[in-house]
Amino acid sequence: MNDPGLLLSSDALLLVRQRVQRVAQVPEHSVRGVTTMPANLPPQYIEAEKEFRSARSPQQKIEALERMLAIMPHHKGTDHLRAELRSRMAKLAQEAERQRSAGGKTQFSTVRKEGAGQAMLAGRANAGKSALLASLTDASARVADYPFTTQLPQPAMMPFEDIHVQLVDLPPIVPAETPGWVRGLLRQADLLLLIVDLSGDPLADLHALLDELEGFRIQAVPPDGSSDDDGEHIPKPAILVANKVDSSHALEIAELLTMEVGDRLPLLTVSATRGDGLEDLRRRIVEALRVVRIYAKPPGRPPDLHRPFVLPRGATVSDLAEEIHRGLPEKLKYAVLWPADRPALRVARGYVLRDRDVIELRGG
Ligand SMILES: Nc1nc2c(ncn2[C@@H]2O[C@H](COP(=O)(O)OP(=O)(O)OP(=O)(O)O)[C@@H](O)[C@H]2O)c(=O)[nH]1
Ligand SMILES: [Mg+2]
Repeated sequence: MNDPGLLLSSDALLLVRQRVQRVAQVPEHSVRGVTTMPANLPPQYIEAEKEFRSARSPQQKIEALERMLAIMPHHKGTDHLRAELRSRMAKLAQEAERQRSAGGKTQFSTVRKEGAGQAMLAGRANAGKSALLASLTDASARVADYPFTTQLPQPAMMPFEDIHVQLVDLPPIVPAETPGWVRGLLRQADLLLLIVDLSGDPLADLHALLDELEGFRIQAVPPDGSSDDDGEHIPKPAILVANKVDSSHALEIAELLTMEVGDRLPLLTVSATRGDGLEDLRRRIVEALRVVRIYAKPPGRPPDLHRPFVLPRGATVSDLAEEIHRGLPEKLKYAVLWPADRPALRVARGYVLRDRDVIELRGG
């Protein structure tokens, strides 16, 4: 007689193999940006600008602005325009919020960002999104073994060392059933956690998720990859989180999943309920946000080592000054870097900050 365990194992593997073919057919561009960005403002930008002009609702306008920002090349010459578009987006978000409260409708299209970055938990029903939120933060999300338990976005803060990252639990992403506002939230997030279920068919989960993202014009890209834009999709850093590694045969299935998609997206296996892999996941989430923590030292006083300023990787001393106080960069002459166990070092405004630098700003 067949060993029931072995039978189940080979069945599970067969299931996964059947999906291999389908995932192999997922076009490369739906996971990774492919085209390079032209040096000048490309025609897609003009298109997005037209969309912005003809948009009626604040939400549509915000989406058009997002596209313009994503398409715009990054250099000094575009800094001003970039800042202007961001401030318009903030005003439109407020307007959308006002319209929603005035209408009294239960519609959610924004979750105010807090902390070092915002990561959305996206996945099919019962994948364990709420269980993960509950394990990674101190929020008590509703966890249940029936689908569509989560109906509204639920933000909660995940502590990591001396910073916090905002995680947002979402309703399941299911074709034709995903609430419309989820699209806007995913497009505005800093990071996506694509949650799949190792006790089921994770390749099918992933395939369905990528299809839905494609419909939202979102491309899941590795967090350390380039963020080139193909003109149609918003490239969004993503981590694939294979949950329920505690379930039977999960390790074999995880291995196949790694073989299939491990070179396209970073993959972590975890168990929200047993705790496996959660420390690693926390660290990877923070790394994926590509931020640096900077400790400010007031002149003549010790640095505040408990509350770092969090800035995007690549930020300079001038950016830090702007973050501390608007208009401060104009008054800034130079800065002093206080490396541990070494003499202080004078650095210019353009000095690119490194994680955990201690910086003292000096005015004229
Ligand atoms: N064995 C095991 N079960 C888990 C794990 N994580 C979640 N579950 C179970 O899976 C079921 C669904 O969990 P939820 O967290 O509610 O799933 P969800 O993705 O939020 O579901 P929706 O809100 O319906 O989209 C519950 O019965 C959980 O206890 C895990 O790591 N291992
Ligand atoms: Mg849920």
